[in-house]
Amino acid sequence: MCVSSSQDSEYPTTQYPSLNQSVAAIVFGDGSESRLYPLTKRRSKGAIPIAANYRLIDVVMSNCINSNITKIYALTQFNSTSLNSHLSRAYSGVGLGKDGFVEVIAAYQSPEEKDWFQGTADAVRRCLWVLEEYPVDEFLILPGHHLYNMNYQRLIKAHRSSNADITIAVSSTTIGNHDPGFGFLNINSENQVVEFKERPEREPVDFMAVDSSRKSEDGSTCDLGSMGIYVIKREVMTKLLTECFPKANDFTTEIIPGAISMGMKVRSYLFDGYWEDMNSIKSFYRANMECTKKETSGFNFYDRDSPVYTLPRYLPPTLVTGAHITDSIIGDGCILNSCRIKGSVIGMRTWIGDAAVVEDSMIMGSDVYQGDRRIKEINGMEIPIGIGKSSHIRKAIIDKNARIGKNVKIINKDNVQEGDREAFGYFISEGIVIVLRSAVIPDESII
Ligand code: ADQ
Repeated sequence: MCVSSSQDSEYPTTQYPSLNQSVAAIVFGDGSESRLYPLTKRRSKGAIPIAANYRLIDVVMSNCINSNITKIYALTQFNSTSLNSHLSRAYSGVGLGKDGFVEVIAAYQSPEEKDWFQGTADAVRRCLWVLEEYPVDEFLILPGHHLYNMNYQRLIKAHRSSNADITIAVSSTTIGNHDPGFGFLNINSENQVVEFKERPEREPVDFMAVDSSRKSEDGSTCDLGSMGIYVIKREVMTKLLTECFPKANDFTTEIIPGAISMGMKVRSYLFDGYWEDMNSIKSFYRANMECTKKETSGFNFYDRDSPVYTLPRYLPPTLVTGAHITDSIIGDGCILNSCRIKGSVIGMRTWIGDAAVVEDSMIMGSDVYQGDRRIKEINGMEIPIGIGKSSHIRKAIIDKNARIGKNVKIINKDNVQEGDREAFGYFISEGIVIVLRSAVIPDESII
């Protein structure tokens, strides 16, 4: 089998032009409502907090910067206010060099185009006039909600050395993915992609993204799981979007299959590192829990060669007074009293009261310190932001600025798998309780 491997030697800069001049990344922030609801109720996917100090989009942005790709266009549409604000504040001066930039292009309407962007291809087509500003050789298309560490230099090198029109990154992770909407492809013995389609809605298959045993009789390999990451030659992209398929809305279902049917050179590139497509509550929760493990096969936030960038907040260190903490990560600026924390992610500025227990949970933290107001609230009427005394939280996601009262139990006591209790401040998805942003859960509640 002839899938290019991510283990290839480093990018030979003598042979090819430097990536900061010759490649532009197009990062997708979010297009529509997603299965990450209610985390996406007021924000887009890319802006969801992850791993205590970061937002989802930081991972892909950092991969670009660490790969010396410094011309970055971020296309945003759905609930994009917080994402646009994060991107412009975090990446305005981060080591992008003199020609580097992060340009946020929020969906817009114009006299000719009165609708929102209809999909990934439509979004790129309508932004071509901006994207074509620099004479790059390739565009690198990247979904902004994946957790992985990829050196894109190797992907670009594989693309260039095979002289492909399009290269699709595929993951070697065994995904067991039952997701409709997940793309898969077949290749022939020359690594030419001969088929590319979305997983059909009604025929879920337990699939191994790359499994050399799953070869069909003609020698092609089945069910390579697409990561939704494409390298496309600049002139090929313009031609596909404007001449060949001017009405196509989507890369996965229309542009890429169209390019294959036209006989274009579409190749695959095997990525064999950790990759989590955080497109559901369950996968988002799993990725966060993976971050709390010492021996992790998950994402490595501690790799000195691949730092993860984010917005500097200049917060004070976390204050721990009597807390017992195991297997957890704690963000900046928290105040943790005599509580017990196990296997959890504790986000920035979290306040946890005495005798509270937090297990196998993700607490996103708070946007503000309450200061004097917290004291007033503790003494009186309102429930302050944070987790009140003697409360117990297990297998839950607590969104930002939530106010959990005293003696509350969030333990999914009835083992509900799916439940919409938005009016009461929470949801249950795949057995995981999600407390909504800014929700108030009164003292003594049991969920
Ligand atoms: P999806 O992520 O389901 O699958 P796709 O429609 O290609 O779907 O969107 C890619 C990303 O772009 C998503 O994050 C989406 O929210 C965002 N997006 C869509 N329209 C946008 C717009 N107008 N503006 C900004 N962002 C927009 C893709 C591939 C599959 C592959 C999976 C792997 O389609 O083939 O298997 O990724 O995760």
